[in-house]
This record gives sequence, C-alpha cells and structure tokens, in this order.
Amino acid sequence: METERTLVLIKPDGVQRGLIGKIISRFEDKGLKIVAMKMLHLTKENAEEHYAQHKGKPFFDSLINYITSAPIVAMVVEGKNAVACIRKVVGATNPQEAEPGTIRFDFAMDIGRNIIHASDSPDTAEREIKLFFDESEIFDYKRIDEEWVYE
Ligand code: D4T
Repeated sequence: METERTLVLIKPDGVQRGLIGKIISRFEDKGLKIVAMKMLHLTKENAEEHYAQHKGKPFFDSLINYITSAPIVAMVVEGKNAVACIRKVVGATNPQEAEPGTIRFDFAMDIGRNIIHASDSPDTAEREIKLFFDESEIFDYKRIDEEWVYE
C-alpha cells in the first residue's frame, strides 16, 4: 500500500461558515486518517510563502488578503494515495467546475472563496507540510478500523 501524507487547509470562509466539522467528516468517512491538526491565523509572510508560485498573477493580492483575513485550520491527512484521493474529495479549484459530491461543489460558489486547500502532488505535500508542522506535531498511530478500511 502506498501510504502518503498531504496538507489540507480549511480556509477562512470554511471556518467562518461553520464548516470545519462537515469538512473533516468527509475525510474521516472516506477512511482517511487525520495525523496532525491546528488552528492558526496566517501572517502575510506565511501566506506569500505558501502561495509563492502565484506571485505576480492578477489574483495574488486578493488571494493573500483572503487567506489572512481570519483563522484557518491546518491538518495533515494520511492514507493510501492520499494526495490524489483528497484532491478528488476536494474537487476542482473553481467550485463552478467541481463535480457534485465534492467539497467545493457542495459548499462553495466562487474560485476566490473555495473554502479548502489540498496539496497537488506528493512533492508539494512534503514542502507544504513542513511550512505548517514540526515533525513532533505529526502523530503516528493506528486507527481501530484500519483492518476494515484496508484489505
Ligand atoms: P489551493 O492552492 O487554494 O488549494 O487551490 P488549487 O491548488 O486547487 O489551485 P491553485 O493553486 O491553482 O490556486 C490557488 C488559489 O488561488 C485562487 N485562484 C486561483 C483565484 O482566486 N483565481 C484564479 O484565477 C486561480 C487560478 C484559488 C485557489
């Protein structure tokens, strides 16, 4: 089994709209395991580092304002092929293009308010997890239902 870890952020709109529980439930219901979690309020510097690849794009400033506008919830989620699996659970970046049943289709309307972030590749996940968590904040434990989730 290819066990992977990925970074998920519940963005300010997800927190403000009271969707933390519902979003976490989607991952837990699927059989994915939360191995780290915290609430934090990103500084401009943190946000610019996280979104460094978008510096210079027209939406960059509004993206930084949005992501720093209120607290977020950061978590590390683990499971078989977790990176691709979670991108599917999350849906397309633009909620207008996301499939029904995905988090972004079911809970969001606008690309600039798309409520959640998930790493887009295993390499990105490794880089992003390090931005948000020390190794000592990530837990290695067995969930009691693992033998019923995985063959
Ligand atoms: P994040 O990183 O927020 O999970 O989104 P994605 O990985 O799905 O998408 P992304 O990096 O391409 O975009 C980052 C972030 O910028 C916002 N955005 C993006 C925007 O407001 N307008 C745009 O035209 C694009 C492309 C939404 C997500």
